[in-house]
Amino acid sequence: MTPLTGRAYGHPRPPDVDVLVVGAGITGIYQLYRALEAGFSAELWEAGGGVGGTWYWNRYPGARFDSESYTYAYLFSKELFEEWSWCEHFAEQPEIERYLNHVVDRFDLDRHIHLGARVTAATYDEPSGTWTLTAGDGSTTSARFLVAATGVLSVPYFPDIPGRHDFGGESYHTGLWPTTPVDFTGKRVAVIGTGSSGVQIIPLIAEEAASLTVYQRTPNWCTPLNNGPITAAEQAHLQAEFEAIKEILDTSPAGFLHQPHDRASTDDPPAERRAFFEKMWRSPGFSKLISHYTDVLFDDRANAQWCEFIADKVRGIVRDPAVAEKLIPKDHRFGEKRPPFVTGYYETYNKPNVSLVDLQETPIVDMTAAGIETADGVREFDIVVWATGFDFGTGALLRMGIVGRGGLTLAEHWSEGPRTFLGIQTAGFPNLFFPGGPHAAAGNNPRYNGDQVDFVTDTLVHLRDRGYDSVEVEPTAEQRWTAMIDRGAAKSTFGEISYYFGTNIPGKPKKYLLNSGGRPKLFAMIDEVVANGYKAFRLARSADSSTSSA
Ligand code: N01
Repeated sequence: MTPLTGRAYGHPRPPDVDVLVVGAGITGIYQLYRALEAGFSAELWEAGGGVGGTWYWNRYPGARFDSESYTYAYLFSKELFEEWSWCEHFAEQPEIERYLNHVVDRFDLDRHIHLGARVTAATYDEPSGTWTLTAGDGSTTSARFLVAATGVLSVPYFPDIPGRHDFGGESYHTGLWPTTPVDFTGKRVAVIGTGSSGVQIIPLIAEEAASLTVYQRTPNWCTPLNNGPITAAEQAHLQAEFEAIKEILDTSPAGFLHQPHDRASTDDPPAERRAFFEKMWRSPGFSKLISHYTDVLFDDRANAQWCEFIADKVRGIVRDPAVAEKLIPKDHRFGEKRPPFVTGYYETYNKPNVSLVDLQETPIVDMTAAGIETADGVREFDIVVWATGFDFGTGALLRMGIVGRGGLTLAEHWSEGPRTFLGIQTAGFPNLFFPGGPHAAAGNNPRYNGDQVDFVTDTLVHLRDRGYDSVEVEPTAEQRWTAMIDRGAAKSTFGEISYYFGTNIPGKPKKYLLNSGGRPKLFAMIDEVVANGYKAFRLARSADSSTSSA
């Protein structure tokens, strides 16, 4: 196929590449692969020193998938699926990073990847219909199409605690973990935050540190991940069943293998209900959301019964009743926030070197050179770990210095929250795509994000086949999709206390950042776009600006 680059567009200099992908996470690597496979010239710029995206930066001890490894991995190549034997049902970060490096090597992608290139400016040039990018290392490039695969959990959030910069010890954020190991041996360690990252790292630090103090503002409904090694028989089954697994994952509403249950909690008498709750407690990862009683997320009574079951489990595990009560959420239902899945988390609080500070009782007042001061005094530390989350959804895109048509900045266009079509494009920013960004997913991310990458690539091929080189979503389509997201948000089981509404970041607009229509809506809308010849988009030739009436 003829790449777009180098064709005459009536401007002095053709873009350096057809497709510039930003971000070497699971989505960006796949986008690079698909663009090259489709015959476009393509490069990928990545801020980090290696590939992996989330799975490069979040290399803290205990970081692992909580979707099954083989459901999170790529499905585009049967050979790749069959030749990679995951060690565990929920792989740990080092194995995930090895896998992603293997994919890059196996498909000869590395020569297209520029590491250490954090994009600081991306400007659309209207006459030429191209994007010009600048990176923090001084590199510049231009591209016909810009695909920002910058992820939703890629901007770590540090709360503005007074004196934060005064702390004189070591300080690490889980989402910016160093590539050299952190030695906790014999150290006095604080962890701030008990979301999915905090509850993964806490048990591991407790094994090494002289003392570990956990600063918890809000407890979560944590349930066991129930991880384990993949046996040889399971491995053989997975490899033999690639087609069947792929079929289920390609069509699953939330991208999981888990199947929905067919009973409500009210269908079972108390003893059977308790037995089912026990079965859920022992089931792997997200089956506790997907395969639970059909009413558990929607009915207050059913939800409260499940929460009481979890609370009893916590009281049974944690020996100090006062600590157990502090670890039991009182302010939200199960599923109102994204539930973390844990391995040995509650058990950690039985260790003599571990203590819990409830920030609702004793808020942080200040950080000093020596440690953390709360309402009841100062505790001194050698290491502080920030497990305080991310500027979810829009954080990375809004920090990339994106300027679209007529000098419109993305920050201006999204000042009241993201406006997208399919979670892929936004009006006023031709030839910019952001698969895996806001409004993209609500489940097992790589499955949704892969769908989006496929659509982006099909769109580029559609343009090329018809002689177009510019594509921009119509404002009406953007309004329609964004309104659908907002309507769905009002019915979401996630509450406004969830960071999915951006409420963890002071000053951020309170807007739903997931795809509230789920995968079925994404599929339906993509089908509609294709069936009606891309009417939702304005297609153009930059040389003569003639537009598609299609
Ligand atoms: O971040 P979070 P995370 N003072 O926002 C606390 C994915 N992930 O990195 O709840 C004190 O969930 C905050 O307290 P509160 C997954 O999608 C996946 O843990 O706001 N504390 C909370 O406890 C996950 O949902 C895996 O009251 C403060 C914590 O910091 C997402 O990443 C593993 C504070 C932040 O929790 C984010 O998880 C890890 C303050 N001023 C992560 N500000 C897998 O297993 C915030 N906090 C695949």
